[in-house]
Amino acid sequence: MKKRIGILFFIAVFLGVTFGAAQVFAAAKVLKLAEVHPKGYPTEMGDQKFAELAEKMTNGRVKIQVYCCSQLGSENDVVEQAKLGVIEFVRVSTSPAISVFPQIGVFSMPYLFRSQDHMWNALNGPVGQHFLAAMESVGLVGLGYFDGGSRNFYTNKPLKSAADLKGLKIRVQPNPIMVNLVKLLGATPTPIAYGEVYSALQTGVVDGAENNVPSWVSTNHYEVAKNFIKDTHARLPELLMVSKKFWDTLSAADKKALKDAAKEATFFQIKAWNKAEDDYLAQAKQKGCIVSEANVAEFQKAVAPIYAMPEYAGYKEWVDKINATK
Ligand code: GTR
Repeated sequence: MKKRIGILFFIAVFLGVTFGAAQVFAAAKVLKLAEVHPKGYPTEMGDQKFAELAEKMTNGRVKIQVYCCSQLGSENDVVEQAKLGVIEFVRVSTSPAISVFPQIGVFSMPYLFRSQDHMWNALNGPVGQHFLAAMESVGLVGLGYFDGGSRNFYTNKPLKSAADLKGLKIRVQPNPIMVNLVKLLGATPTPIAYGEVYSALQTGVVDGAENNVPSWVSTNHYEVAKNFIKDTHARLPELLMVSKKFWDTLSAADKKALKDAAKEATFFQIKAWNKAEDDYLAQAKQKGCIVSEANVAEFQKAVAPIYAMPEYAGYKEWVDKINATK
């Protein structure tokens, strides 16, 4: 009898130690968050805030490390890896999400959002929430959005009007809507991953690109493409997503904690974004860049036919909902 109790005691201790060790191991696993921007860029600051809050709000059960500067691959690569569960979290532009979830392409349509406020009203309302949830069907869960400002053209040639873009080679994100937009302006679109744009500009593979002010400056593109026109052709929300494979392993309480952490990180990121836009623009002007105001109506008219393209007919429902948002 004594012997049997002894064996049972031994088994219990053994299981306890093993289980405890497994828990410690599980808790210690550091999860990855992929980011293409460098440290201190407003989306990277939003990621760091999210990581900090996620750890706090889950009592240390979710520990995230941010990998900046495309260390884990291009945006298209990391979206694929998140789908497979190789990377747990990604912060990417809406563009790469289109390759796995075409419906979200509606956010790339030109002049869709009338202003920063209009965009946030749509993202915080039923439209934005629909897209975060609908991504589950492709193996990703949307946690929230960050601000990515408005996108504009910049070139190494004088750039004062839409006509100046004619015949130029312009880098775009691997995004069919951006390809069509650039074609409608009479330029040649060249899809290239973000991390490779600087050398493409420097070596003359392209004459210009399009992006928001913080990206133009933080990448040093502004050194080789000094002419910037504020045509504000698109406002692409930034996305914070998590792999559904990983998401499904979490408790309901931790899922809620991560959603709350993302919400708080968004408020923080918008503030950082607004400041960065001003600071980077001042830096570019100080370095002698030429920043022109566009005749926005002229750009808008040139790219409007995109809305009638048959491949985007499915967006109409969402375009109408966004237009109707205050
Ligand atoms: C930036 C965006 C990045 C990346 C980049 C690009 O505005 O924050 O995530 O998509 O544009 O043009 O590739």
